[in-house]
Amino acid sequence: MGSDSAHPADGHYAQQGLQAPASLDAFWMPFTANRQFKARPRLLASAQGMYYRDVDGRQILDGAAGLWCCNAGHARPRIVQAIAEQAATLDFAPTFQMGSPLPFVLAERLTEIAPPGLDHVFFTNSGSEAVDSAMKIALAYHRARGEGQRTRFIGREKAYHGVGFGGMSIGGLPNNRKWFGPLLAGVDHLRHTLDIPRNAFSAGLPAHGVELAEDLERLIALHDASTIAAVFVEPVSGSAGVVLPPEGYLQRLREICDRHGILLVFDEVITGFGRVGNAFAAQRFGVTPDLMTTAKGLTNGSVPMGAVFVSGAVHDSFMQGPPGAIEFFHGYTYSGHPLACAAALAALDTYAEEQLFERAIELGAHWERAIHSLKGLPHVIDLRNFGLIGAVELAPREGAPGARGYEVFARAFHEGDLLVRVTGDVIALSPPLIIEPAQIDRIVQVLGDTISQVA
Ligand code: PXG
Ligand code: PLP
Repeated sequence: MGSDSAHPADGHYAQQGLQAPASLDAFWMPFTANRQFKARPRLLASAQGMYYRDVDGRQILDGAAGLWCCNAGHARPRIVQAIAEQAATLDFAPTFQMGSPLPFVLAERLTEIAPPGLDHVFFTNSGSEAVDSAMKIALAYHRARGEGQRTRFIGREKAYHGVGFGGMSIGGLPNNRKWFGPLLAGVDHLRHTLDIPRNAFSAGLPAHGVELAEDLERLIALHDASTIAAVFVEPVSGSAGVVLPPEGYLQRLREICDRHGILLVFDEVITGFGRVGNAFAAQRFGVTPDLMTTAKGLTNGSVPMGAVFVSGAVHDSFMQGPPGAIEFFHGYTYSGHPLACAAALAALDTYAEEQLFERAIELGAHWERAIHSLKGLPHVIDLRNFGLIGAVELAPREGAPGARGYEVFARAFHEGDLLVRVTGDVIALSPPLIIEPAQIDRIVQVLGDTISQVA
């Protein structure tokens, strides 16, 4: 028997992926209550456009773009075809002292849609790796300029910057930090900007809180600017339960960083690629950072990939030594992977053809009305929206934070055929940008019914 005949028939793996697996035991699931999940699983088997299907064939409306990833919806033909063709043409090529065409083509394409000045791209495989890479670029940049004492990072309370030791350290979610020891030394945190007493039920950006940017001056006074390498912020934070920047806040951070020679880094892992109505939140807010970390929507979630956008000034400071010297001792085996590059190029084409970066603004008024129609339902203490992001914050149950939010999420899935994301008692919404107004109404109707049923 030839070895080929032992291969499963075409479609075998895809077929297997449509059925509930025999055992759920071996897969240790990330950021999941494993025992609770395995007792009542939620298993997605296929996806098209705005909908998933689960292993029972039930159709589920995607109110989360997977996990803030699939901005053009699922199984987009251009992307599917690009991945398949690329896999058959060049499955892998090293990018350490070697190259292949697509990472170069993709980087050029990305700089065309980036805020002006961010004209170089370093590829990673995830948002977490993009954040760690940006931290290393910041440190090495200052060192190359003779300011190697600038080693401190400023993050923010409630921030999520992924799960590497760097991202955890600048992040500000207690559960993501407390298990893991002292983390990186020399990190401090700005106060977060969630102020429900003053800003509850704001339509769009909250009016109050620009003064929170002055917290950076406090940390600069404490540590001295000469020790600070970079400030990392999410323009809009997602994982913490959707925290919006007060009007003028990001502009103020930019001014303070400029005054003190501190790099400003926007973590655009969820805000990039159209989520807030431009290619990047930097453009929507009119504030250009020195570095920008991205992932998720870069390939429409189809193949893992992240990217750090780097300003000319930062990049050029690395390019001063002898031409034969490696300028940056950093990289991942899969930086610029051909399948990811093909997927990203096809995603960019799809976004452009369907003008999806504009769609969050076109749909914005309808989205805002829909989200805020949930006001007055039991336990709803805040509603937030910006771009095609929405959040419903529920009052926590006495002594059981997160229980009410989880129940709404689980019921919406099992009984309402709707996928949303829950963090604590916040229901976060981030549908694919291809969503139709009637589907927005459906999300809000299911969510409203579910919230009314959950005590
Ligand atoms: N930075 C930001 C701002 C993110 O939102 C990451 C970094 C890390 O990316 P990777 O690809 O390493 O996961 C993220 C990821 C949620 C949720 O519930 C959000 C993320 C991941 C998982 C859940 O909102 N964002
Ligand atoms: N661990 C070992 C033993 C390796 O050889 C490598 C890469 O060659 C890595 C970790 C890093 O893997 P990656 O480049 O995929 O991040």
